[in-house]
Amino acid sequence: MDPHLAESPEIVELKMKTHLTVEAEPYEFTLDPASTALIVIDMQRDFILPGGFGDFLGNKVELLHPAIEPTRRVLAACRQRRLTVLYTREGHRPDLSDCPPSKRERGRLKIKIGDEGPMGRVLVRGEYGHDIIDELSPLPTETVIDKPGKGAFFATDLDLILRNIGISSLIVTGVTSEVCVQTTTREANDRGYRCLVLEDCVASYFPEFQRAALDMIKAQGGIVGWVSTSARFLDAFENLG
Ligand code: TIU
Repeated sequence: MDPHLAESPEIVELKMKTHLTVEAEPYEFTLDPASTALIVIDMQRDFILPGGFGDFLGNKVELLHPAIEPTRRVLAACRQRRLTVLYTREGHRPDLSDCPPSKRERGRLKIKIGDEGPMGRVLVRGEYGHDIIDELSPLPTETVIDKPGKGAFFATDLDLILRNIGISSLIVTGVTSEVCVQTTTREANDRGYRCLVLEDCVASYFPEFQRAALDMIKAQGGIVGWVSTSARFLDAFENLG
């Protein structure tokens, strides 16, 4: 685009009509809905319900539940406004060929990744526990990225897909804040994506890690990204009319 044209009053006015400004920390986050995707990270039964991987690790899974309803509202608003919506799921092939032995051994668990549990084989693709919770089910048209690691860019085609559809900003939701959410946000930031994490749409098994993970993202002028809330994000949509 002609750089002079980019600064013309017509373009400025058009941007004001099409861009959203979300109150955030360390400062406001401006986004163009056409180049922004909502990413819902690992809202899987295996992390959120009793009898799954999160439970077997010794966690209180109910600590993740407050993120469900705000995420449902954000998802509905993004779908209504036709934003791209993507999901991720952490898990492995049934033969576990993509699960590092070091990951499987970690924690000395009684029921390990790949073992049979109450919701099927733990963190294995195609099993009931591996799938997204009912409240946040993806639509058939929405992309679901299956990832073997904590970060959604590691050993997946997420970056290729985002670039092919012209996405440069991500609205980040999901679990857990200091593990898959933080790893993915850092990976995205290093690849040049602008990330807005909605603090009530992410959750941790550890309240102190929830706070610290969010603080680390927005500190130092937003060294990893921006942090806001679902209410402030939804307000920005309302103001667009
Ligand atoms: N254990 C924990 O906090 N998280 C994970 O193992 N995976 C994700 O965060 N998805």
